[in-house]
Amino acid sequence: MTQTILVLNGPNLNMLGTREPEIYGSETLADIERRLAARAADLGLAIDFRQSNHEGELVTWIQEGRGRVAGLIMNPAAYTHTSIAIMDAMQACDYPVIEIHLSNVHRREAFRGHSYVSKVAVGVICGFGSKGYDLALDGMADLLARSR
Ligand code: CA2
Repeated sequence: MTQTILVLNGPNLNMLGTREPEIYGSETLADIERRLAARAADLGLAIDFRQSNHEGELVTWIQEGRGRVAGLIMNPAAYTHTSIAIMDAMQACDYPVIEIHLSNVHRREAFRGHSYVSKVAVGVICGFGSKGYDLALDGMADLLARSR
């Protein structure tokens, strides 16, 4: 059966492609989803791609992934730096998590250098723009192939 990778995007990422292209690029989230779905199909995987501005909704989606998805790729956006709730939900899930950021968070304001999510993620990708989603999907495919 085809394995599904949950791809979650946190607050304000629905605005991608409309503002701050110098930091976040000019692609929209829909562009990224389209590209990633094609890449997933090439890898024999499926993606379930979502965005929410609400912390609780993201927590619920992470919980509902138990027994349903093979892995999670998440750009938690600003919740990266604040959300113990998202970290706890990830800790309780039974699948691997890869954290991604479009920008290199370590070159920006000091508060962006701290991530609760990194404490529970298998790996972190940042600074490669939307290409980071593709890199994370490749990394997840390798991880799943090795655990088979
Ligand atoms: O670099 C990333 O991917 C971030 O997760 C993006 C978050 C930021 O809070 C993190 O520190 C790093 C912000 C997402 C906001 O996205 C926008 C995109 C276009 C216009 C406005 C906001």
